Order: sequence, then C-alpha cells, then structure tokens
Amino acid sequence: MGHERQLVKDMMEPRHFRTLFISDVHLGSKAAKADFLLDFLRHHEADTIVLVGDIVDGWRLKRSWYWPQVCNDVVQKLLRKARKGTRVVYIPGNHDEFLRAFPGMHFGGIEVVERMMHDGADGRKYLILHGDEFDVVVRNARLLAYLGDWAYDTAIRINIILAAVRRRLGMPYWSFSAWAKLQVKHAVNFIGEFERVVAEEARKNGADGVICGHIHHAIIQDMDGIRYINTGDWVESCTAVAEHEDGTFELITWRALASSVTALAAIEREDAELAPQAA
Ligand SMILES: [Mn+2]
Repeated sequence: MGHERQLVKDMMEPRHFRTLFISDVHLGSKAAKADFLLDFLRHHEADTIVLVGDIVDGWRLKRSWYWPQVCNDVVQKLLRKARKGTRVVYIPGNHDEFLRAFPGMHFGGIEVVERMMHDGADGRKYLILHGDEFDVVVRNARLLAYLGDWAYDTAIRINIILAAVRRRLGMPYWSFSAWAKLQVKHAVNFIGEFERVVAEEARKNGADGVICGHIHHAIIQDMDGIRYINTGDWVESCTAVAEHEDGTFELITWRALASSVTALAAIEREDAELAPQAA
C-alpha cells in the first residue's frame, strides 16, 4: 500500500505552473461543472491565471437567475488567488460580454482586457482571445473565400453589429457550440474552419501561436507553423491548459484526474482503517 499512498499524496499536492488557461465555465447555467472547477482550482496553482472568456453566462442569468453557492465559491477562490499574488487576467467572451464595457478595469485584483499577447517560456508569442468575433466568418467560410479579404473584414464587422443588435433586442446570443452540434454532419468542418481562421488572426498579429476558447473543443496542435491551443470548457469536458516552467503546454482533463484522486483516497482510507494504530 506504500506506493498507492505516495501516489495519493502526490495527487493531493497542488501542482504549480507558470500559467493556467481556463475558459467557457458558463457559471450561471445549470450545465456548468462548477464543483469540478472548484476542485481543480484547489489542486492547481500558477503565477498567472488567464480566464479566456465565457466564465460567467450573463445571457443565461438574464433569462433566469441560477447562482448556487458553488458559483460564489469559484469566484471567491479566484479572488483569493489574486490576493495571494497570482496575476489573474479576465478576457471576456460573448456570454460575459457585459465585461467588455470595462477594458483595463481591475476588480478585486483581476484585470479585464479584450485580448492579450502572452510571452511564452518557449520564447514564442501567443495571442490570447476568446474567439467569438469570428462566428460570422466561420459560418460563411466558403462564400468569403470566394469574395476575398474585403468581405472577410466586413464579416467580422457584421459579427460585432449583429451581436449588438441581438443584445439591444434582448435576443439570446447565437451560440457556436450549440449550433455546431445541430449541424452534426458538418460540425467537424466548422471546428476546422474556426481553428484555421483564428490561427490566421495570430499570424496577422505577428504571433507564433494563439490561445482561445469559445468552441468547447480542447486541443493543442501546430497548424502551418502556428501553434493553436484551445482551452475547451467546463460544461462537458472539464479541461484546462497549463504552461510549465520550461514552456511546454499540457492539456489537463480534470474529470479523469478527479475520479482517480477519489479512488486513491478511498484506497488510503481503507488502508488507514486496516492499521488504525499506525502513525
Ligand atoms: Mn463563447
């Protein structure tokens, strides 16, 4: 049992990273796995935590208020980390775009920025953004490829205007992931198209890579010399991306880790019951 006990201790010990990237938690929607995220935050520390959008689901909250205690616990946990010296940056997404009205603002030590450039420990520059600004482009990819650059830039502008109009009219924001799921047959193409468009945006900005969220599809991959990193979500997959001190990136799926921690903790409890006099 000695080996298992060591394994449990190792897993219970918080891991420390240079940077942690988390997105698409959708706090305020019933689908948000806030308890998993709270557990994850207890086991992970970082010099910098970047919240890559859609952390709070303002659209869902507007329709019906759903804010259990665990949502407060997650917010408190992040504020506490900021107080204790972690740099916490919040890049709003389309579901928490009410924060986009406050770029440069700090609340409780958390900075709000529209996008940022991250200097990786690997010497590369990473553009960080949520990714919703490319929805119209991704939906009309084939048409825009035919019409060219002007149409592409116009589509991005139309995206901003459409979102503003829908908001003004009190309509819910159009959701990429929900829509992609409906288009099952073509969903893979749209994910590929999103990745291509976002990687191109990184190239245009002189970055070597991009870190984004929005489409709830976690991955670390190289695309024609641009590293594309998507942080995934905490609605289904419970994923985060960590940057190690040496500059390598790791995709963490917390659901799997959480269950093995629980299983190993059970082994240790059993072990302790068998030898209550020890230690
Ligand atoms: Mn989004």
